[in-house]
Amino acid sequence: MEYLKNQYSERDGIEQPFFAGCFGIFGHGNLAGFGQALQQTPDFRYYLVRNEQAAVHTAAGYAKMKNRLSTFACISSIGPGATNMISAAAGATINRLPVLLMPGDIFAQRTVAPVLQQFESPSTQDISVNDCFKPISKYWDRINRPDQLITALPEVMRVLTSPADTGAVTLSVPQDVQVEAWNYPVEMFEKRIWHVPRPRPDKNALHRAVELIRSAKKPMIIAGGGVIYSGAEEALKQFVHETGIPVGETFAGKGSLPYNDPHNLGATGATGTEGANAISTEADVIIGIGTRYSDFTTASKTAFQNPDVKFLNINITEFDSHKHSGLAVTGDAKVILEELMEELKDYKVDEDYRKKVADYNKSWDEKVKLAYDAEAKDVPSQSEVLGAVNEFMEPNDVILCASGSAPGDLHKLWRTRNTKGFHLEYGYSCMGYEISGGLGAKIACPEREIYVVLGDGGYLMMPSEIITSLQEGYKLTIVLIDNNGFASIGGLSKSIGSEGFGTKYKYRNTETGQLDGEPLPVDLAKNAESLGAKVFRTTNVASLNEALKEAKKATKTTVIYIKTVPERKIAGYGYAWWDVPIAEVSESESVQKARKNYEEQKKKQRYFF
Ligand SMILES: Cc1ncc(C[n+]2csc(CCOP(=O)(O)OP(=O)(O)O)c2C)c(N)n1
Ligand SMILES: [Mg+2]
Repeated sequence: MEYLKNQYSERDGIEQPFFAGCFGIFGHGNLAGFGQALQQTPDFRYYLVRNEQAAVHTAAGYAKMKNRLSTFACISSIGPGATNMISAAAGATINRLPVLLMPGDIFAQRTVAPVLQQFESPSTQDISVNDCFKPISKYWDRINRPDQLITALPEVMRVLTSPADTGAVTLSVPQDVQVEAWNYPVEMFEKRIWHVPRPRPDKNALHRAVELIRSAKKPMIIAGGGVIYSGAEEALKQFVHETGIPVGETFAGKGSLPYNDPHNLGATGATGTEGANAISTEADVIIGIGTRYSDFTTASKTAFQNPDVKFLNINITEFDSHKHSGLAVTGDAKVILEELMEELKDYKVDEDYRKKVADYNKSWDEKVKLAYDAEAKDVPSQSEVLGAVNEFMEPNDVILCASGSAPGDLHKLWRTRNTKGFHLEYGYSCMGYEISGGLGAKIACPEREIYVVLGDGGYLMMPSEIITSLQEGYKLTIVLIDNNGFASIGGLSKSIGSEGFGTKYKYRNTETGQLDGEPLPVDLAKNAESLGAKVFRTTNVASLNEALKEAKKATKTTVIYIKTVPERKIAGYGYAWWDVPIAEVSESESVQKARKNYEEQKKKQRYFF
């Protein structure tokens, strides 16, 4: 703990403690070791959470808001406490967010084995459930002797602070090793600053990139999360204002430009806007900046139909910069954009092209307005709820979401006015991230209002951290959208011909044997109230607006409960397709029909050589 407390990060001359403290839950596997250490180190604050998975989401949400320059450590007991962290650890690695996990582990000394919660293998004694963290950790180690920390900890820090390699780092510490003493060198506990670099690109690669852009008639930028983590928003703005190259935004990259910048086409891909999807279909050069090209971004590899399309990938990780056989310009987005700008002062897209993009930006906002404006005085659609929240929020406030049908609607419809104002965990889209990730965002930015949007399914997955937010005095405003089950997966199920099977929260019907009985008597508002939150039950946009006003005055976590009509939805545009395989053989006519359509869509899918 003493070591972690003294690690700092520095980028652009700004220094900060790399760890803001430690989240965890005690059990016999960490109580006497890490527990004792934390009790003895009160200036390295310990936060008791309700679920180890939540702890890691909270750390990731915090790290995301801090552009990965600071995070939390997370400790757990052995066994289930440790494995509870796995979902969120995978999420952190996928989203390229640093989190340090220190699960307790079974005894290094074997006399007492098998201990409570030990997983045994008949083929080796050198295994525990903590080995399950290996594939999802960017660095993994097990400390079997206390002196191993001397060489392990610098590796932990190297990986966590590396913009290219960061993700979940796991340090398994056996229960008995945790309590052993060692004469560590005193220098180990001195303040250490980890300088986070901005690697410059290879000169030749940059030169080739300049040539490729010069040759482009219809170039398009896809701005991913890397733009924001690099703090490249201003450089991007200058670059596109000078050159006129339009920008489509991924989930993690939304907010790279303000929504009303005439070069901003908004969301791109499966949940993309009309303009972004029309432009990407014909683009001759796609400039991916800080993007992983997930299937949502590429519309499952159908978004780029120009037969001669070429990719230029600016990315901090070599792995991502080579995707789609792209021209790889590996390095920091901000410095690369600045260097490209220098070389491309005389390059501009055609005025017609620039105008077409600006027109799309405008016409899309008219569609957003239509979706925001309430159609009826009673139960609203989800987009009307999101519209009310958007119009109420201050430019500096943050919207946060992860799973369900809200992410797609937010991607399309949210008017993002501030670069860190749109916080979507859509790499892992983990139900349960919302409230816990929201808590992390609030700890990172206590001066900003955090609005968490989640569905009834997401809420039921992990409402527990409402309690932690109250315990620690971090206020969240949670907009809880109840539609009796999974609107997202239910809609998807209908689209593949399966009629929403198994996606509604309903009683088992004794006549049909299916889950299509009466709605269940669950009162989620009461549930939130029972956890200690302030709760507003709203029924329409007018009462939602009133509740938003009251919630703003509240000093503690507030839940605004609202029911919506899931049927009124926003359409997809252009190649807005997502590859979800449909059964080749089925007895259902609707599935057979959906399969036919699927086979047609599949034909548009491309490899890029
Ligand atoms: C942990 C986890 N389990 C399952 C899924 C698959 N999944 C995605 S959205 C969804 C339903 C979410 O329901 P709700 O929060 O009510 O949102 P809605 O779809 O109604 O908008 C499910 C089950 C997931 N993303 N995460
Ligand atoms: Mg729902």
